[in-house]
Amino acid sequence: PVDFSGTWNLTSSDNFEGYMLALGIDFATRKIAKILKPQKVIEQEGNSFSIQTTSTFRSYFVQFKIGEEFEEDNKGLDHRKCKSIVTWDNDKLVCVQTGDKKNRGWTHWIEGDQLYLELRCEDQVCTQVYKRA
Ligand code: RET
Repeated sequence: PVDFSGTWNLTSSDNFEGYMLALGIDFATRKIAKILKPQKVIEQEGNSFSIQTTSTFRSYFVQFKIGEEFEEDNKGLDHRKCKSIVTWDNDKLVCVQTGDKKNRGWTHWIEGDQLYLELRCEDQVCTQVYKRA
């Protein structure tokens, strides 16, 4: 079974700008956010996850259990509340974030020592790659 636990550092990010625009993130925040190199600290215990995304500017914390819907506040991002649910698709973690924005969600998977994150909102897809610290 896959274990996402660990500390991961961003190495590349494609179309984060488009994703942030789709979320309606303001200009000033986008300019700062796109030069950040966030770090993710993931704790996985059975079906329970916590994911801390940390940067010098702002951070975001989320925790969930597989298959259990939760209220997500997206505090520090776009602040829109979502009903979110994360499930397994084989070895991929797939989150659907139901709210005002269509087609919102993300997928996490691991290839070798790299963690991939695909962020989706409306017609925008951002792909980020993280390397194990
Ligand atoms: C930062 C900086 C401030 C602006 C934005 C950010 C985006 C954070 C995102 C976090 C996603 C977290 C996920 C957790 C689960 O794996 C970096 C906080 C917009 C998009 C998907």
